Amino acid sequence: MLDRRVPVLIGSAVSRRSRQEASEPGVITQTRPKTAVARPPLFKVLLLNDDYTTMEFVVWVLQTVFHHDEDTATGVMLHVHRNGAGVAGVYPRDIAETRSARVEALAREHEFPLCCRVEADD
Ligand code: TYC
Repeated sequence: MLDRRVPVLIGSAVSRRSRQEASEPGVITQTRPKTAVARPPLFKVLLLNDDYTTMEFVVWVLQTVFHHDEDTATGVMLHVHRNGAGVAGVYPRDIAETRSARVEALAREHEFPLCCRVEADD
C-alpha cells in the first residue's frame, strides 16, 4: 500500500499571508499530487466465437465500442474466429464491464448470439 501522507506546515509555521492565499477561492496552491497514485487493476474484455454472428457485425462492434481501426478490428475478429476467443480491449473493471454490456446489448438488438467475458488481466 502506498503511503499517502504528505508533509504539511502546521499552525504558526504558516505565515498569515500564505494562509490567506490558501483559503482564497480560485488560487491554485497545489498542482499535482505529492505521491504516486496506484494504477487500478486491469481487466480484459474477451470476445467469444460463435457460428452465427456475422464477421461484418463483429468488425463493426470492435470499431464502434472499442475504437479499433478497420484493419485492427478485422485482425481481432479473425483471431477470435480461428482461436475461439480474443481480447477486444483492456481496461479498469467498470469500463471493461460497461463495454462488455454494450457489446451484448448491441448483439441482442441485432439478434446475434455474440458473447463477451471480462477477466482479470494478470
Ligand atoms: N465465427 C463467425 C462466423 O463465421 C464470426 C465470428 C467472429 C463470430 C468472432 C463471433 O466473436 C466472434 N460468421
